[in-house]
Amino acid sequence: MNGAEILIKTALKAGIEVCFTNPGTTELPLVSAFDAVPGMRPILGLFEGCCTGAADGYGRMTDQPAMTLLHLGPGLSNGIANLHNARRARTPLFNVIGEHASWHRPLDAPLTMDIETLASTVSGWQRTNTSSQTLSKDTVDAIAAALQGQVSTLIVPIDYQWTECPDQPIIRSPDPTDLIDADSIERAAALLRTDSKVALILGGRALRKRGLKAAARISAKTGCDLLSERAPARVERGVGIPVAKFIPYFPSQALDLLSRYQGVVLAGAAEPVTFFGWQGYQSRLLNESQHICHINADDKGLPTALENMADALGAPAKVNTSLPHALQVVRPDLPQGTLTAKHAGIILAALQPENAIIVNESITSGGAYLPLAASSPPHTLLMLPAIGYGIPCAVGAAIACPLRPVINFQADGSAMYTLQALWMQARESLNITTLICSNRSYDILKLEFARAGVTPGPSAQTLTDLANPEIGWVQISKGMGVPAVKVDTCEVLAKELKKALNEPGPHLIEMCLG
Ligand SMILES: Cc1ncc(C[n+]2csc(CCOP(=O)(O)OP(=O)(O)O)c2C)c(N)n1
Ligand SMILES: [Mg+2]
Repeated sequence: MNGAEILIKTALKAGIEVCFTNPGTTELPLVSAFDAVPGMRPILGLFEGCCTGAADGYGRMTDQPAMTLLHLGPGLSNGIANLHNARRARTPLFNVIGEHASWHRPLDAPLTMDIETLASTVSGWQRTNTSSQTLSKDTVDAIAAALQGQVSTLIVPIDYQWTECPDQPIIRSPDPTDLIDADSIERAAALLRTDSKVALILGGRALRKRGLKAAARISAKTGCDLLSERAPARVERGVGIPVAKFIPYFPSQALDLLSRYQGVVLAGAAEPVTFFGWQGYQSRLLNESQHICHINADDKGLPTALENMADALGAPAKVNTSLPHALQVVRPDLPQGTLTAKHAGIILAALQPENAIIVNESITSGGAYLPLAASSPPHTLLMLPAIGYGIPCAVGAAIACPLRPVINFQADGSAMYTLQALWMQARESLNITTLICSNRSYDILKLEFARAGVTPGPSAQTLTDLANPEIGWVQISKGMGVPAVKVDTCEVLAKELKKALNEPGPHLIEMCLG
């Protein structure tokens, strides 16, 4: 058995089932090992950002790491933006990077890069393997670290991949245990017992069903409001699931909301700050006079931590959710006529099936959708900060949950970063419907100009306008093997969306927004 086979065998034993990869010469022993040690599903991505985005989507839906296998520093560089998203999402992800042979590394051959420095920007754990003898242990350590909710990067020189070595015991990564600091729960409970107006801000796995239900119990007992970090990695939504209000993007609205509270309890969320440092605004959204308590628990332990706090407060065991309409499904009426962004959101909320996974990278087009979907049937919403994650994230979610329909509500400019992932959808026959919000523009940048009172000149306009030439989404999609149509009325969108959701395999609908 060689080092590469030991790595794959160890990963399999740890329960890793999928590897998203774009390999090269320095990974070929690992590529061969997928055949020599069967059991893992290797999935080719044609750009590394698609592999890392897919691994992120997979990890968010399963709480288990997918493996990525990337080629040297350039391959890792191409994948870093979506590894950044995975880091922000606290996604477990086992990131394997092939490296030059150990004796070749110092010679600065053309593809040599400082992989360790690159990896350090996104990895919670990283190691460069120094012998095939330690590959099993390195793999176990990497996967155990990933299971803590982070990207763990193992850099493996090719000579250690191909070296034959005597049988090694293949060990299994230990299961992570919940880390919950009971004192922090008591401090937060003490704040919640006072008469102060308090917001409980939820993030990470506090936004799963169990976490939200415990938070609703706390709210019922103490009167606190439930808020959510601005762009949560994964939140369970829909009828019967308590709603946590998203902290708004724009600073005036965020400050307006947060300044109402005398106290804030943070459960899985960092202290809120503005998305950018905007002129005329401070970056911190909370102020010195507000009492801030952190629940100290790891991501996995958050739902239990909230349940413990609800019990400590003597909260009722079961509560109705706070929204008046949240106990029954309310579907909005289907609009008619020319299609706008608002209409697109209404139609999606009206038609999304129960148990759907919605990957939301709609940027400026999604405003109408989010509040309406709170009373759609139960579903999962995935979001994140750095753009270019939507199409690949949908791939990973669909691989993770093959029986659930995946809908990617996708802005056009952001879609262009990782559109090769459409080819993965066709190749793997994934049940994904991509709704392209075709406004032929970087609208958010125009909005930011308007907010700053700047009139974009002709050069600035060329940098925010995508209309010349128009992006041919139907041709692009069909060229990648995904059937596609273009729609510009509400009626046709509703018809095509129903059809796409009823047919197996991927579909793309270009929504020309007026
Ligand atoms: C990696 C990266 N590059 C550039 C940007 C800057 N940026 C933010 S949103 C955006 C595009 C927005 O356009 P689109 O996806 O079409 O959404 P719209 O604003 O039209 O709703 C860009 C280029 C970014 N956030 N991340
Ligand atoms: Mg756009």
